[in-house]
Amino acid sequence: MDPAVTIETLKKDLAEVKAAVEKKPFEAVSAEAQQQSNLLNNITLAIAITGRSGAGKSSFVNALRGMKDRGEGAAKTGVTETTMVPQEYSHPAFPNFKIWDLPGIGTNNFSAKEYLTKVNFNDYDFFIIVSSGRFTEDDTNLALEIQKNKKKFYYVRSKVDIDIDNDRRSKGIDVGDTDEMMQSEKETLDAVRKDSYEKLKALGESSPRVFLISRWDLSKYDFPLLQETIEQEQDEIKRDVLIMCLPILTKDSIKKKKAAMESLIWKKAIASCTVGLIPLPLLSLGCDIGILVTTMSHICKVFGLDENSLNILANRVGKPVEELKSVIEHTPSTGKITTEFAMDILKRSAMWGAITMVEAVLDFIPVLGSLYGGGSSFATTFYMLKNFLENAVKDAEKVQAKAAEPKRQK
Ligand SMILES: Nc1nc2c(ncn2[C@@H]2O[C@H](COP(=O)(O)OP(=O)(O)O)[C@@H](O)[C@H]2O)c(=O)[nH]1
Ligand SMILES: [Mg+2]
Repeated sequence: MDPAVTIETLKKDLAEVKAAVEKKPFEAVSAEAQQQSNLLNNITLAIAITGRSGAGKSSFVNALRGMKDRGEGAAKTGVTETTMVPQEYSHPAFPNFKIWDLPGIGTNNFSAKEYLTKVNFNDYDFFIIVSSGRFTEDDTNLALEIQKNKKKFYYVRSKVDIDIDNDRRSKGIDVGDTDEMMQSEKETLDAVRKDSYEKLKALGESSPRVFLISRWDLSKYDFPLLQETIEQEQDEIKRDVLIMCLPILTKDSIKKKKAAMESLIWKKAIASCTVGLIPLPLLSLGCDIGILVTTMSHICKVFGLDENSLNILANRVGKPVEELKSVIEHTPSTGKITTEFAMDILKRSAMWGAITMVEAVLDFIPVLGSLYGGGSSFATTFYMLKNFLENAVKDAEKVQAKAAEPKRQK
């Protein structure tokens, strides 16, 4: 693993730590850091996808998990719902992140209240109400009931790709004519937006928000805005969980994931100051290897660089997984991130004097420097994770670029 962290970036990063550490007694900061960094591993987040039958709920569940509809473990699409049992789908890399495919609303005679009781509404953090055409009373009654129960919901208008395509055809625009296509697409989206808004208003919603999406490409239309909106409306910890777990759709997702991981890293580094330090032979420093190994694996998954995520991405874009892996330069697969691996890069980092450099910068945070052994553990953990993160970001960008390349001609 090459060093990716310079003294300038370190100083910038440590400014955040300094601000936090100086505000409160170190014990309080440390307890909080430990609690938050553990919470992030243990927290569960459950999203409920609801709407009428055929609206595109199951397809949306698959899209959120970065999966095709026919893949192993995918939610079945295009089937009529016959049960009242919510189906649970875990995120492929983070089992605590759950997406629930709820039974169709309006297919039986349940009231919104009865429906919510049947699907155990209390188990979910928030609801997404999907509709593929006009919103109806079924949708708004449900929304009202969700609101009464003090939970949040988001209206999603699915299948806009079909609307766009239909309009283009009826206007007689050629697929090759990019300018006209873009203009027509904008007109369609405006019309669908206006129509959904007005319909919901007529049904009694005072200022409805509707997000237009296509299951086939979540990087388009309003999905990025939906994601942003949901994130803003969660508490800090759930927001970080969402940012870490949602698929990488744009350069912006990588940036947000990076920021979330940076804030996790310094908490892990602070937490490592207080656990029993394990002196490492050959090294004049102590550090908690367990924290290093688990956090590195976590980073690997957050950026979709683990075996499972890579296979899913390869499947989705129709490329051999080896082609995607060929551009990964620094990050080992999760199975290879072991104590031995961490020890090995620790030794090399010590040889480069990299950790000495961080310790020097630590003078900047007197309270850490004064802890017996703690400063050294902080420096080691911080440096190692930060370096791993910078490299994972580079690899993730390359994998995304590779996935987006046009397929090779056979
Ligand atoms: N073109 C297009 N088709 C979609 C989209 N979402 C769902 N579908 C199709 O709509 C049909 C019903 O979707 P499904 O997810 O099974 O709906 P559910 O009954 O609400 O779970 C399936 O044939 C899907 O392939 C979308 O965004 N675009
Ligand atoms: Mg379904």
